[in-house]
Amino acid sequence: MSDVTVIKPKNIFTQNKHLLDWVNDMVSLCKPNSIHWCDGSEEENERISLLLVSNGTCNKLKRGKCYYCQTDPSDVARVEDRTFICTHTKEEAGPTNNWQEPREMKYVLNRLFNGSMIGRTMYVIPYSMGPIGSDISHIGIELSDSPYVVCNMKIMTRMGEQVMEALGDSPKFVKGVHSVGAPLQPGEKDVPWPSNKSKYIVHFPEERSIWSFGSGYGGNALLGKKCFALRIASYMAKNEGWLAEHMLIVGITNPEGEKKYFAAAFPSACGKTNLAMMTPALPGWKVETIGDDIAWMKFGADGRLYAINPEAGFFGVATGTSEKTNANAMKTIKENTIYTNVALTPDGDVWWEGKTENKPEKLINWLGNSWTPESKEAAAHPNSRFTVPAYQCPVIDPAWENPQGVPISAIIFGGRRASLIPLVYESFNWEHGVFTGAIVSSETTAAATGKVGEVRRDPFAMLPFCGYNMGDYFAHWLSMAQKTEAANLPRIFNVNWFRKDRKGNFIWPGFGNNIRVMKWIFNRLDNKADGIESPLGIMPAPDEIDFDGLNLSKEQIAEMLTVNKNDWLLELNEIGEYFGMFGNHLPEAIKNQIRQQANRILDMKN
Ligand code: SAT
Ligand code: MN
Repeated sequence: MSDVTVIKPKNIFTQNKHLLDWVNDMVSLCKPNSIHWCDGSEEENERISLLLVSNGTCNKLKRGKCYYCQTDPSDVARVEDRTFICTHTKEEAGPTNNWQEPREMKYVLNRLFNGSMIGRTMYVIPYSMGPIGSDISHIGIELSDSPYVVCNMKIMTRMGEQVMEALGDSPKFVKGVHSVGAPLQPGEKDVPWPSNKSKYIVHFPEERSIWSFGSGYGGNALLGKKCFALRIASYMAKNEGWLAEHMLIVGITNPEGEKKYFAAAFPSACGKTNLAMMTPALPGWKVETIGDDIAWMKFGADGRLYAINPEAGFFGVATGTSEKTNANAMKTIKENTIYTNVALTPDGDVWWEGKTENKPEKLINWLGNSWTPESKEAAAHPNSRFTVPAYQCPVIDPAWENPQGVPISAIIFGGRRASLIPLVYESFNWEHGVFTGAIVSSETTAAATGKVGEVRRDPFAMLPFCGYNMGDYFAHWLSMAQKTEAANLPRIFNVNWFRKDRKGNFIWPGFGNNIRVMKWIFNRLDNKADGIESPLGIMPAPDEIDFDGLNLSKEQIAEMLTVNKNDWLLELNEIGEYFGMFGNHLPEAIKNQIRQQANRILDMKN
């Protein structure tokens, strides 16, 4: 290591042997030119941002410390087919994960990372998922050769000096090493977005480590997010009796001033950020945000389930975000924001499809080409993103950094389905609720590479994020019922904002009007709505949802609340086949639930 330049601010001081030994090993393997220990200071952030500008990776916008960044066109989303869970046996990873034997995978990774940081700086990024010091929080260290990653991690996590201090000499940290896989030979000119055609996002849950190669994009490269806070954490949570979930957390206050917290799981790019920051369409209701993507939940001393948001920022989909769809997000991203793969306006600002009703006359699109409204190419990539600190959200919940978390009254599942799934229903009990989560399905979006618009089964919206056998994950959820009294368990609901009529138009206006559905859920919890028993669960009686002023016909309302017998028989058939892949890992309780659901559907009249 003698010829490596080390940048180590005075305030970053560690004698943590586990950390130092690992960093040394990784330096010998990756062979960076220099090592930069991040202290997380504003100064450091500014310096690295300027570096991104001089490298050509980012443009500085005129507006409040905002940056615009254009990725390589081939590096725009998570790569699920290149994502691996390397437990000792394939069975532990289960049928929904890519698996390779850990030693074989290490062999491959050692070859890929050998010299992968030549000509680059290795940043040592200490970060905490969750408020520093909370006993629900955990520490990670990411080693990365991407300054873009450093600036994003600074926003998305609590990063720097205090984390190093909190870690002390403890070996308890998740090790993550990330390389864009583009070593620079002496004299070689760098490209604006270095990456590698070959990508590997690899998790070793048993040793709590992550190796990510070849991509600089969000979920592939910001290792605190999907890799740690979901894949590794779900594995930890299973062993330690808590939950690490792909859920937003939101606080809702009714006009009487009563507040409840909700956690909701929808697949990527299905409106979690919009629900978390909603501007309610009903007067007197208030919505406050704790998180928009990930919830870590543990039972408290009072027997209730408490949730924290392990992140400190939002990595939201820009495309479609507007004053109409999410005015609070628009206010949040006014300053200190990194925009990725949006379009640039001639006056040095950013635009994306849906941002304004009228399209600008001229833009530079996300591919760097000049664009006009007549262009065939998109202006922004459909998975264009903003990275922004959570505290900037005008409706951030006062308890968002409470180390104890907030008590969850109900859990809501949902997906994007044009038919079949009604607007809302409540499951009969915990076991049925776990089944409800297990049968979540959604039409695919641009958040992952692959075809858009196909229905895929996505249990608990965790399909790409569960760090172990999904059958065992269902069992883990079922086992939560033993941890507390039934009355303390959150109630479980399912929603679908995306049902379409025969002409293919959305029936439900969504966004701020979703408060109408939340109001029904609220009333259910307060015993103020009886609902009607349906084969799927308890559905609202038509007059229990406040549809006032929406201009929906009786037929449209009926359509959104219909359970179609034939469609459901087909669906249950598919679900049965899908669940077959879990073999003897599928809990008996889930098999019973599918049988009971099928019987209830068969008992329907038509
Ligand atoms: O790209 S991320 O994985 O960070 C976002 C998402 O898919 O939810
Ligand atoms: Mn997500």
